[in-house]
This record gives sequence, structure tokens and C-alpha cells, in this order.
Amino acid sequence: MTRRTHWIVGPGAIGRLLALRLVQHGHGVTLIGRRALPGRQTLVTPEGAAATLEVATRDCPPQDCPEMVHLTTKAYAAEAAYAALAGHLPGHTPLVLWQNGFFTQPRLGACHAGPVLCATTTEGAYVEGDDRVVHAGHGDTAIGCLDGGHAALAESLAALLSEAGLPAAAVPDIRHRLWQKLAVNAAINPLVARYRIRNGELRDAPYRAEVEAVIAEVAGVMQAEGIAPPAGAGLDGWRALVWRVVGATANNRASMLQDVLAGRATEHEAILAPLVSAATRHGLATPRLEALLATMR
Ligand code: KPL
Repeated sequence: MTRRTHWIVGPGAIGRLLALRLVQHGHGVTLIGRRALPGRQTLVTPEGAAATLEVATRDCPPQDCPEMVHLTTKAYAAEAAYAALAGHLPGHTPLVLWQNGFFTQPRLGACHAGPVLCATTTEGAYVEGDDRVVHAGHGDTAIGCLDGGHAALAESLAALLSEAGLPAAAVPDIRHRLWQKLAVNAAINPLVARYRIRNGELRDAPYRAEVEAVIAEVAGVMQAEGIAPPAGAGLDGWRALVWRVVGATANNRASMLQDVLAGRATEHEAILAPLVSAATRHGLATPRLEALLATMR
């Protein structure tokens, strides 16, 4: 009998990191992309060690039944990737959504018949060509279901990832975690992409005032949605969080800036549109978020 594998759909940095860590720890993995990548992939660890591993790569879903499907595409590509898979999946297959923002998750959560978990991670990774991924910095991963269900499945996935070197925890409040990450991304990513600057430069005039104005709009939406910052409260809590992340990632080119520089589509809609539509629902004015949403592509 063939071993059931984790299908990892979307071989970007997080998808490949996940695939190679799982392979390294003895799990079956099939890495699926729009084109099949080389089957020998090198993983460089944050400590600088390089391991070359064999992984099954495909440009379409295999015939077998997966144990679990991880969708690791960019947010804007997730629904099309899911549609291409759906006919190959038994309805009960667990689906794990790794997207940024809060757009894909409720939509795919509503259309997949089996369990749907969401994951949000601070693992740092980037790809170096078709056959190499660099795990640039250790982070952690939170996993849960939007309605708080499937706790045992979330626990077992968190244990599996942790054993594979990606520390993870099952959480009952993944919706809050996704919105908290979205808040940070909304305050940093569109502005650094627009001005083509590294994250730390946001601390300088003239960007600083613009970041503060975006945080104020985001904090208003978060309050109306009942989402508290991870520490502190209200506007001050959100300000502290955003400026802490800016400081910790000062030298980074944020993902949205990398997409702009590479001429790729960005995740601006998945990050900004949920904020703007929540603001509209709550009767809040968010002119800066709306302008960023209108001007990004
Ligand atoms: O998550 C990020 C990203 O690049 O998307 C931040 C937190 C902005 C760090 O660069």
C-alpha cells in the first residue's frame, strides 16, 4: 500500500520549508506547484547547515489520497489552487490554510467539506532558485479552526510540526491571531512597498507619521471587531506591537516589497480589503486604508 502523504500546494518559501522539514523527519510529502520543481531540494538551516533531500514534486495532484493538504500559495492564488485540487480530494481530507490576511480563510472554510485549519507563522524563509530554500530565522506557528473546532486535529498537527523543527501550538483563537498578523502587515507592508524601503526606515520622517495614521485606523477597526492586541490595550497596544515588529525586522524587505520589486502581484487585497469592509460594516472612516487599497496592485 502506498504511504499517504502531506500534499503541500504552493512551493514558495513556506511551502518548501514545510515540505523539507517534514521529509527530513520521515514524513511522506508531495510538493505540488504550477510546474514541477527538481526532486532534489536543499534546505539551509538558520544555523547555516545545508541538507539535500529527495521530495516528490508534481505539477498536478497525484492519484493517491493525501493524509492532509497544506495550501501554502499566496492569498490571491489560494482559491484557484483549491479549485484545481477539489475534484481529486475525498471530501473528508483535512485542509490547512497558510495564507496571510483574512480573505481566503472564511471563503475556503465555507466550501471545503472536511476539517479546515488555519495556520499563521513567524518562521522566516526565502527561496534561492528552484532547488534551494533558506530557513532564515526561527519563529513559531499557531494552528486552529476558525470556529474553534477540530482541536484534536490541530493538536496533532502542531505536535507533528514541532517534532519536525517548526515549533507550533494549537490555539482556540486563530481568528484573533490572523487579525493580529493582518494588523501588523497592514501597517507595514503597503507603505514599505509603496516607498520601496526596508521596514526599519518606517521609523524615519516622513514615513513615521503615515504609519501612525494607518495604525490609528487599524486600531479603530480592531476595536469594532473585538480583536485586542496581544499585549497592552487599544491604540497603544497596537502601536507597541507594530513598532516592535518594525524594530525586530528593521533590515528586512517585507514580502509585499519583494513582490513589487519582482513584478509579482501582491497580497494587498487579502490584507487591506477585510479591514476596509469591516470598517464599512461598522460605519468607520478609513481613508488611508482605502487609498492604499486603491493604489496598490
Ligand atoms: O510579515 C511580514 C512580511 O514581510 O510580510 C513583516 C512582519 C512585515 C516583516 O517583514
